[in-house]
Amino acid sequence: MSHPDFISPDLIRQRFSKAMSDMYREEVPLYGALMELVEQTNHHVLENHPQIARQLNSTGEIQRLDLERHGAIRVGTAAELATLARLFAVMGMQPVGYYDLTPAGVPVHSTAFRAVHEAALQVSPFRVFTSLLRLELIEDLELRAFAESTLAQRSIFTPAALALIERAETDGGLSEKDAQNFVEQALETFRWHHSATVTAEQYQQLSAQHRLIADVVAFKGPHINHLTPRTLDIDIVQAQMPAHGITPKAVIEGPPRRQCPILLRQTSFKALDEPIAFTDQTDTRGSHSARFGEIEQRGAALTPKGRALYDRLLNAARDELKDFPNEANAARYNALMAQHFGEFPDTYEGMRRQELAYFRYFVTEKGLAVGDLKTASLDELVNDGHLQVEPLVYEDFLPVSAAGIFQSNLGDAAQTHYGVHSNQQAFEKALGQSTIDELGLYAETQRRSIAECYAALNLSPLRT
Ligand code: OOG
Ligand code: NI
Repeated sequence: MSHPDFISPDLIRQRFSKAMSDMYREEVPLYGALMELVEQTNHHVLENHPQIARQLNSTGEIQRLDLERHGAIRVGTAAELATLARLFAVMGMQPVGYYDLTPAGVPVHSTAFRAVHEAALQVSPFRVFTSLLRLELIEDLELRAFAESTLAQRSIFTPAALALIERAETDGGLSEKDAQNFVEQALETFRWHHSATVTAEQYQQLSAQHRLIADVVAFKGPHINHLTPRTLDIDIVQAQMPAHGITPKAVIEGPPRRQCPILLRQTSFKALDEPIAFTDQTDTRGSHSARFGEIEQRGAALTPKGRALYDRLLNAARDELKDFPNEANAARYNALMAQHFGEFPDTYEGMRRQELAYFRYFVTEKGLAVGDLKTASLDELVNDGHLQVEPLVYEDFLPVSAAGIFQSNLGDAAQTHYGVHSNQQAFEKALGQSTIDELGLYAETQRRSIAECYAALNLSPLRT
């Protein structure tokens, strides 16, 4: 039973997200510079585009914009992933979506922990892209055994964090004092460590197999490797990054620039080399690069039909490019993307009519003023100005984009070809639960908003 003095999981998540951001800002000064640039850009966009300001005001997103960020971590074992799921559950975060990165040569599969209800997302949309290393992809059996035994020896959670997770599970929540403690203790799991758990030579062996394997196996815990703020105009930020001492990757991942943004556009800058002490060294003369910076712009969530169209157009542009997008072909890639995406309707009404995106409906003043509507279809209510429509923001990630982000951070030399297939079942077994289908969540939010409108208009939702 929920105790009246318990702190809501949404507030714990909001506090945790802030604590994580403060820690990262202190550890990675470039993150602070990026945050400032994003804040300035968002301010500029809101001032100059009243339409965008109006839209964010109607959905309430304006209030979460400054809080909004996602992080990413990588873990090494099923037990670590399963306990992380329990830790995130204390903060109201569920595993949403399954992403297989092996087709892009990255030996992981992933999910995103996030809040699932629109009201909870409004309090804090904090998400963590969480990857599990696929140790079975290490071909050298001796090295694989070494990686397994090294991971088996570490504990990535503090004893106090584990005790508080158990308390939250047993009692159904945490008191104010426990919640404060929980945030502090949970943060420890994501902290950077300047000392590795392996020798310099062992690090080299792991890294030679794949840099990502070294990043996961050679350290005490799954350090947060980036924290990404949400910008309202990613092209402005991308263009201004060099002037702020930040070099972005060659192309922006995701859909091209549009009047009506869809899904997710992302860009990142490369990880810095950071000093590391290996176990056979007394000083930090070694180095490792893992932590990088990223920004993103979020647009409308697409229906299965819209997503299929997105995937088809993206694949067509990439097939025609015949290579991974890079510095040399960036201009051609952008031109191909713009050309192929000409086929994707670029008005919200066009996307709504073709059922390409999900929307939220709101009763207008005019709608509230008319007392005696007997029946009306959704389209009639919209056409008559009784309802207003806003796109539902995409809360998730994109596998092709995520692969591009991983790659830009690992260096192009790290492209490996794995002959394996995605294995959602194995991932869910490790996680200890199923991942939630993100499309179902958007459909539910849309359905709830329509039901609320019909209730407010005293209409029975017979014809939608
Ligand atoms: C995660 C890369 C993917 C995104 O935003 O798509 C990602 C990682 O490098 O661990 O963060
Ligand atoms: Ni990211």
